[in-house]
Amino acid sequence: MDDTILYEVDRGVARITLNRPDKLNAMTAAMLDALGAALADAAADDTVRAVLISGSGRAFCAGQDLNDRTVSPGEDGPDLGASLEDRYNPIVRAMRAMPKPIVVAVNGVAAGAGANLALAGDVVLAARSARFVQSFSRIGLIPDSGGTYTLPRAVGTARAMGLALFGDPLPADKAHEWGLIWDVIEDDQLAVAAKEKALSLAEGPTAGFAAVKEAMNASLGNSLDAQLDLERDLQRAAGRTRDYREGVAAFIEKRPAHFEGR
Ligand code: LHQ
Repeated sequence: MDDTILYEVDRGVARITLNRPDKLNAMTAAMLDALGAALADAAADDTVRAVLISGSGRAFCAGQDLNDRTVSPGEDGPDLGASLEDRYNPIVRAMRAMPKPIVVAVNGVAAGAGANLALAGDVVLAARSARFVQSFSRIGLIPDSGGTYTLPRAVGTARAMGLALFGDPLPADKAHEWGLIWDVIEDDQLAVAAKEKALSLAEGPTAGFAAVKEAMNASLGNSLDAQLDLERDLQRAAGRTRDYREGVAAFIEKRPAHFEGR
């Protein structure tokens, strides 16, 4: 059995672990397929109300496994576009479309597609010693897995260009200072802090969170008018959830809310 992706559900949190520590969790085709399947399971399982992704060992993910035969630069050259179309792009789409919040705990280096898969999460926490490397240019490639979309929007074109062209490691502190990630946590506290964040999100108004994601995703390509219309529609639906009723009741009764996620 392939154990390069570990999956478990605990108290409403689907925990997905990239698990090839001796190769810094570099992604093989089989591993990408397993990651896609794990994300699909998390999306379909109503008991899952938040997702937590992290890596085993000292790294988060070193990106594509450059020894995998699907990307081997042979005589005619591989079709890397097919690798993106079949594997990486569906994963990025699944993460952005996941109707539940995704916490990513970047426990060590995140390089190439590994960096951009991490940045496709909703709440990215990084260990103090972690670093993000757009290493693509070192092997003649471009930032993929959404990198050319996410980076300029998150940090501006000047910084996105520098990261992509030089491929130098961006330390966690600087990634935080630049607004690329939510927070930096001391190395020995990251696992606990990330689990706490995921558990607290799993107790939240899940349907409302799905609407937050939908609105934020759409915002980057929308006009103000279109976004105001979308907010109207999503808020109309949110106002009809049981969790809205519970949230208001809890406020009025001065007690903590107990959200069901719908
Ligand atoms: C690896 C890898 C790796 C295999 C470390 N592959 N073994 C590409 C093509 C197709 C379509 C889709 O998109 C992509 C996107 C991409 O992701 S391209 C970018 C691929 N990734 C990289 O170029 C990063 C390569 N790795 C590195 O630069 C370094 O390993 C980093 C900076 C991540 C970490 O450096 P160190 O901490 O010094 O560790 P290390 O280099 O000693 O690596 C430890 C082991 O992991 C080592 O194996 P070994 O058997 O010698 O102990 C590495 O060969 C292996 N490894 N990354 N991507």
